[in-house]
Amino acid sequence: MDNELIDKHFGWSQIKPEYAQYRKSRAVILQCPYDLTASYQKGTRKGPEAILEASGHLEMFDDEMKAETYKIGIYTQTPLKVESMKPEAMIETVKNAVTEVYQAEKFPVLLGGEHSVSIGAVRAAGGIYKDMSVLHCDAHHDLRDEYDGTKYSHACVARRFLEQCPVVQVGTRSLSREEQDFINSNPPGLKIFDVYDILDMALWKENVLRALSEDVYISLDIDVFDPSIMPSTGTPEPGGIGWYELLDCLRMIARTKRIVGFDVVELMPIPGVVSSDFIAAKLVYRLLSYIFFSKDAKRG
Ligand SMILES: [Mn+2]
Repeated sequence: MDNELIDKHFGWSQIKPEYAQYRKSRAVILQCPYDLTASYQKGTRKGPEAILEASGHLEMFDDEMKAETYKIGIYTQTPLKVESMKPEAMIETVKNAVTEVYQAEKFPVLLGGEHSVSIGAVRAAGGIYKDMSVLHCDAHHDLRDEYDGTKYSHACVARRFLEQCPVVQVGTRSLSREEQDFINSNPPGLKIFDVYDILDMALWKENVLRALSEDVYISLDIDVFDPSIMPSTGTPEPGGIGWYELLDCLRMIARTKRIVGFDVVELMPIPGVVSSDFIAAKLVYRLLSYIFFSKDAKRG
């Protein structure tokens, strides 16, 4: 692995190089600029770059956790060279890259790219954490067995996750007849908290916790948010969840489970709409704060 310090590393204008160098960093940001199977709009390949650009404008003191989270050390790898690969090869590349992060005993954060990139990360995490489950936050169920002639499309990711470990879906609100039939067959390991459950169920977050195993990998499709705050995504769906609602859920998970890695995918930057890029960057940073500081952090 090439461990050089890149110019636009996470928090580039704010974090001193000593906190962005590989050796001392506990977290590693991987970039997977890939959007070959995107079906509606392409452009998520520009997601990682936009998140890193926005990260340089974040306040590095976490206002909620009252923590200088960057002091854990956040190293940013150069982008994986996957642009023209077939999905299978891209997924293998991601799997190997994430496995290397685990072998170095560091914490992986993967930035997409379209959602299929997460399959590689989940395979890497599942190879190490045998009792893992995936928290899958998304507007879409992504439960097709095959789409556009491939089993590795962005539309099939949760189906591939399920072949590996239990999956808990949160915030979903869009699916096909085939996916509904699959859900109706009660596939083992699948639990769903769609937007209607969230609206109806006062204790939905507690139920999410109950559905997850001790080790949790989090796959965050940015389109889980309502498009009013997150228009910059390939396939936006109305009626999504809000910033505090998602954060509440993630904070509760970080407090009670071991989060073993996460990804933020499907940001499709729109020139001039920097709020979406900034939200994605802050989400990455906040989730790191929860993971590294929530057990002993004092708020206020
Ligand atoms: Mn989605």
